Amino acid sequence: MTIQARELAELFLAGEDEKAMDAVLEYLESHSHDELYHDLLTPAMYLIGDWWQENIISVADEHLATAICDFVVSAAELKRKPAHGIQRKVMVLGPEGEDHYIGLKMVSSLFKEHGWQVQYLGPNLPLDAALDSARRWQPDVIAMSAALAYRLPALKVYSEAFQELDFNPSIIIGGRAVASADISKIRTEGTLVVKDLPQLKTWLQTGKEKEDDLDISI
Ligand code: B12
Repeated sequence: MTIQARELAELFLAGEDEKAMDAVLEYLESHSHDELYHDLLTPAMYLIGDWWQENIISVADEHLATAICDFVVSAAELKRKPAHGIQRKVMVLGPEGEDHYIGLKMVSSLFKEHGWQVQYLGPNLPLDAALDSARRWQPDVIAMSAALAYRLPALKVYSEAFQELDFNPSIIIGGRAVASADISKIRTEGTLVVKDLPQLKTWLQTGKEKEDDLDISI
């Protein structure tokens, strides 16, 4: 029987990393990686967040669960079939102050699955460092994430700075805060707002450029 998000969250909280990994490997026998991320791991972590908010679990419990989820995402990555390179590059990061990064790792994985070269720079990256790296590597796309609503202004500042780059990268923003925000307040022209992994997959598969973003805007 396919494992449910709640069951997986409970394994995370019990510190059962090997059982969690076994369950995920079994899930991957009949599901894709993006289903694993979107339909199983994300809801499991959202449940952890709800229980944390309601004081049903402690901060330490949440850290344990996050560490096991992080491990599972990395381990699942090794089980992915290598895709053929398509010579496109994406830089993936969270802006300064943003500590949440599990979603960013999933985004990186999805790009890799579609044959992209990925530089995963992690969360909490100062703008100067991000710009410096972008100038050196010249990615086609810069993908950013925010989990907290008060991080949205930072995404806007980063997007505007990246749009000044002379090699004209496409900018994609996503994450929990972006998916639930009034996008008109944060959207800058030429920035693609992608609500979740299924939308990102559509964009990756159809290859639509930023001018076509209305097709998948939220
Ligand atoms: C783990 C966790 C943490 C960890 C993060 C560690 C880590 N390694 O990432 C730590 C302990 C650091 C943390 C800290 C905080 N957290 Co926290 N955290 C969580 C928790 C439980 C899980 C986050 C997670 O991994 N989710 C799973 C991932 C996969 O989901 P996701 O990020 O949404 O990503 C998915 C999509 O959004 C999308 N996506 C994400 N990024 C992108 C980017 C692009 C380009 C695209 C296309 C798609 C995309 O794809 C992903 C796959 O589905 C959430 C609960 C929740 N609902 O998420 C709370 C939560 C986000 N945290 C919360 C809070 C309040 C905080 C703190 C402010 C707590 C505090 N008082 O210190 C701090 C802020 C830290 C900071 N400066 O950023 C609140 C936010 C509430 C709100 N109203 O906004 C939440 C919702 C918990 C809650 N229910 O209260 N947190």
